[in-house]
Amino acid sequence: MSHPDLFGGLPLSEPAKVARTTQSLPPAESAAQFRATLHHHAHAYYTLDAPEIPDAEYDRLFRELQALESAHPELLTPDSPTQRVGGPILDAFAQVTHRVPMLSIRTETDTEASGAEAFDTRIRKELALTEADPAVAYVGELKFDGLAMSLRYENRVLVQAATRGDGETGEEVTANIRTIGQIPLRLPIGAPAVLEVRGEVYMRRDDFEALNARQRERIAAGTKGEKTFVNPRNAAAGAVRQLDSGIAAERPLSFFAYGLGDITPVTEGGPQWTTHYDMLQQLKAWGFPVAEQTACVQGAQGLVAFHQRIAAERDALPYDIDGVVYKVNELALQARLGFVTREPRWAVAHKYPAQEEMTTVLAIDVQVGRTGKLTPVAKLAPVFVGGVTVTNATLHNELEARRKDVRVGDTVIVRRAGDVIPEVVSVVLERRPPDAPQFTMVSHCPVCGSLAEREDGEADHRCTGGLFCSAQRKQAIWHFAHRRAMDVDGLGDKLVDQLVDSGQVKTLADLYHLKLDSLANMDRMAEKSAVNLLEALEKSKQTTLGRFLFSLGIRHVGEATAKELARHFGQLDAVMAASEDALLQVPDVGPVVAHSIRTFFDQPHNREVVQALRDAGITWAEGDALAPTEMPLAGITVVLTGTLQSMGRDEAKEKLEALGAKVAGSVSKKTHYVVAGAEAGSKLDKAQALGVPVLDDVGLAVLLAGEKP
Ligand code: I6G
Repeated sequence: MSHPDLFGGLPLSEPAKVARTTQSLPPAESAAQFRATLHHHAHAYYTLDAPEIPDAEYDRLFRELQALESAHPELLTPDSPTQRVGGPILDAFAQVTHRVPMLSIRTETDTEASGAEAFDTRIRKELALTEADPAVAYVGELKFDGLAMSLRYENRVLVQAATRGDGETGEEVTANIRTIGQIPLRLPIGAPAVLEVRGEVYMRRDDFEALNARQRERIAAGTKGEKTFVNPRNAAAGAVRQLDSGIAAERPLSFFAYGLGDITPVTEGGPQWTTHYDMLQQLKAWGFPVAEQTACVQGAQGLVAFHQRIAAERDALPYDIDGVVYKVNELALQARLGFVTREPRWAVAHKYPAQEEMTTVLAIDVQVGRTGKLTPVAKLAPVFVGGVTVTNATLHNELEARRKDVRVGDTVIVRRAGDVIPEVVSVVLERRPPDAPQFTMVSHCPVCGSLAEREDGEADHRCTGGLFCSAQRKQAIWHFAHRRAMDVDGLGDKLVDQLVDSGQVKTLADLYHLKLDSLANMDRMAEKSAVNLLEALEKSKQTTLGRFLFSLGIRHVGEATAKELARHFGQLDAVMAASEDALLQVPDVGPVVAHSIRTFFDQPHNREVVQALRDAGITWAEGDALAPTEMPLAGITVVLTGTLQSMGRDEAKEKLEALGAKVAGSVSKKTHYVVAGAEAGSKLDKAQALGVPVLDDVGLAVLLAGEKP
């Protein structure tokens, strides 16, 4: 759309220039030019989403107009952009009688495609169309989850904004609505002398999140009377009904136009429209936001396709919608169809399944994730929300459960949008049973009884049971079998699930007692695969201490740390016996890692699992503790990048580390060498920029011979 460039007769093609020349003008003209310039930029920023000047420049112009208006109060007009920031505090809202009633819209509650088909069938019947007649043309629009609003413009200036109320009489909320940057305060020349625009005030989801974050800060700072909002719609409704428009101005609202109320006849030579769609285009040209998804469609098929398209886009929209609206496009046909009571026959809202519903909390269970994370989960009375029946909602962790203060017996609002896991949005406090107990986190793992711990600075509690805890066993087995751990080829995810679920593998050591006949009897397991797996298990028994330590899945102990531990202590018993202080002597082991290793080996079950694995025949060459400084590449940091010719990067890493080098993931001034293979990218560029020596395969071979190139 090209933006109209005539506001109040002032040319706006070069708005910034206009503003700069105002100093020499009389105050009234100067104020008019500032207003026109600011209107232009507010429209570009809020409605077109295409700002033309930096925010700071807008603010400067705004302040200049404010200064001018306070020096000359007689120049203040209701359409001045300075009036967006809020007016005097009211005692109550005035009542407004709508000159054209604000209708409601019939809702098609059948959320399937048949809902759209039923509307088309009704329309064709009302219009006495036969099968031989062509498809009816419709407009598909969005049904925002907001509040209906009527905006009245007289002589092109916004003079009144009113809520729907009972359709006949609403509340006058003009000062609050003026704070919405997307709503034009003045219309371009050519707009009717009286124009009522109907639409929906709503709050975007990102604005809602930011508002609630601010509210939480205020509550934490002890500000009285502050609360967080349940959802964007409630926040928008609260802002619209604020008696103090200064507060409304702090609550970021948005607007979409969808129709007309009172309007003086459009003069000859002025804009004309004969369809609903063209009317919406005219509103857009006058500066009102119209949803870009609005589309002309043909017949029932077109309606169904529109419903499906918007359903697919729904979760990606930056605001909530609860359905779509279909309207007969031809105004002449709308007139023939008329109204039933307070609803037009030519329009219908076709809903989507609600994304928020109310239900009750039956229990709060603690579930154990595969990494031992303990998650409080609200068990709910079954509720149909977001298109599925929901019986569980995550409370994430103890802090979050406490923040929401969800209790057994509470009535809660549950949200499920798209494929996102269901969430408890808020508690309906008025319905809380008097004796509902506050949630407290378990002190021990509900599955294996091990201690539940929350480390400083972390939100999550974890089960310390490690390999002993059956809930963590599958994850532990996958990790154990990993190529860089015990390297058991053929032990895929599905097989691990079957082995654990059938009870054949309770601890890691059970893997080494699997028998061919029971394996071959498993789902989708051919005898050949079973034989291969048993061979891979047998082969994995010959390993290194580093791989074995890594395979145990000790929290915070990655591959590099496991190798450092092996190198430092030389023997497993020494690692298992090491105090936190002794562990801190290992390169790269800090207090968190040291504590984690100590806690792991303090658990008797973990020691039993280690012993069972040794008893099953897992061995490695144990050595003496080796001081890292005695190794040929001790103290050298190498980065590997690109495709090497002589070996894979994993192999090069393993060999370099075995010689005491540290292999890092990124290049810094502390890197000693970058080994670059074919198609090396940004790491090579960075090495060259920092002057770090770059080696090829030959240079790598020199390093691996224990020499420094
Ligand atoms: O409540 C409404 C929401 C959206 C509407 C509406 C709409 O169009 C997109 N259109 C009409 C004509 C009415 N209510 C009465």
